[in-house]
Amino acid sequence: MKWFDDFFEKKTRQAAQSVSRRSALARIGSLMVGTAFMLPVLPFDRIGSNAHAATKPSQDDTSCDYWRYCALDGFLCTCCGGSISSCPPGTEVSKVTWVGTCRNPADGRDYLISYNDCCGATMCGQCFCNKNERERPGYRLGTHNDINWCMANNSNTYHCTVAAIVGIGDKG
Ligand code: ABN
Repeated sequence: MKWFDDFFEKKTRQAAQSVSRRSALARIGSLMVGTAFMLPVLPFDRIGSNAHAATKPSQDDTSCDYWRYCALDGFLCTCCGGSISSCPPGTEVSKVTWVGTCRNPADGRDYLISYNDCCGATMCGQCFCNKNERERPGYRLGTHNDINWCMANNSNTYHCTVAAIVGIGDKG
């Protein structure tokens, strides 16, 4: 192995005589920087770039992204034979309710929304949404959406949920 050691010693001495330490470091540095630009060094989240598009408010009141549904947990009555603020035929509106505050992107104002469950027919099963903006746990009952609000009606059977405007905030 002596020839091997001699060979590398010679080459190292030659390199040391012809290249200054500073220029050697500069070359190594530029090589590293160049490599960083060439390679996609870290993985990045391409899904995140679509996150805004996914949550864009919809004009369609049968879509969970419609602005009034920002705190609605349940089946949309607009998909169950009712409208956004009236229960489908054969069901009755819940006597008690929970409220949410949603911003209407059309005018930038905040609206108080009453989410009433419609009661008296089996679960609709269409257009299930689970939005929870400003929603609060069960000990803040009036802003909690994860219970059956048909509890005070003659029939406690939950069918779907409406979203009626009951108040409007000041112009911000
Ligand atoms: N308020 C909608 C709902 C009904 C039944 C069970 C959970 C949530």
